[in-house]
Amino acid sequence: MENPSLYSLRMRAAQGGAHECGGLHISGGERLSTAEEVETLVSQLLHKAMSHSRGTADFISIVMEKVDQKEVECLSPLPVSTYDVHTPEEGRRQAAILLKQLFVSDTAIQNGLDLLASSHNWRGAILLDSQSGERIDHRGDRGIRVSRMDWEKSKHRLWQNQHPSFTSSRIAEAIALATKVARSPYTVAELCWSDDPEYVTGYVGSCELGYCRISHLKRKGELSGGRIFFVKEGTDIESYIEYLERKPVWIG
Ligand code: WAQ
Ligand code: MG
Repeated sequence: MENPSLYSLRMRAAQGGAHECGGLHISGGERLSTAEEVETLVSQLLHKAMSHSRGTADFISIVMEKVDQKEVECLSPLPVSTYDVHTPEEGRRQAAILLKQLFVSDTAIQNGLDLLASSHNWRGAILLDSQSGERIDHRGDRGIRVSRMDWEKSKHRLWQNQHPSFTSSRIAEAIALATKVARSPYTVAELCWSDDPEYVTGYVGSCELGYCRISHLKRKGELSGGRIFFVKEGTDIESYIEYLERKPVWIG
């Protein structure tokens, strides 16, 4: 039997015009969808764009592209652990401890934390050399948007049963993204906290330590947030970005 068609769905929403015209980034989302699910998932993405704590979007783009089934890879989700901390300062110290364990240099850790703390309008991830700490992508505020990953439905149900306290789609989406990123041989670690003002939990992701949630990485009300991918020295940037943006991945 022929494989069913698969589609990549990508949404981005901004306020004050499109991102490329200087608009403020409100929300984004990426899904993988079978033909039957497309309408449901598109309306979920629209809902995400139109009911967001960063503000009301006046620009929304949804792009749908057919994906070659033969290219799809299946990855098992990173294991999850949680560090309960009481302040963002304590949380950032904990993030630094984990990144150091993963052999990210002190300079790169500091640059990553400073960049995230000062950001407030990033659409995608920033790539930093894990040793020199220098930025190695040339994407400006746009950054790199990881796309074409999603949970395999039945596996997500199973995972949800094993992790009953993680009910929000935010956590599932973050684990899917962190899993795809960590499984590239070029990735050393990822550091993330949300740019949504009410959400202060973030994580350090890596193959070695899994998905390490840290309960506080910023103060409530702040618009800072984003993602830093710390990469190996000598990474082939073009093929790394190609993997992040184009390689279809089922998490399950
Ligand atoms: N690719 C690259 N960067 C992205 C992507 C993507 N697909 N999606 C989001 N980002 C970047 C972008 O700069 C956003 O502004 C920033 O990350 C934050 O995105 O409790 O909710 O969707 O375990 O606001 C992590 C902790 C929550 C969840 C992360 O991020 C938990 C979150 P948000
Ligand atoms: Mg956000």
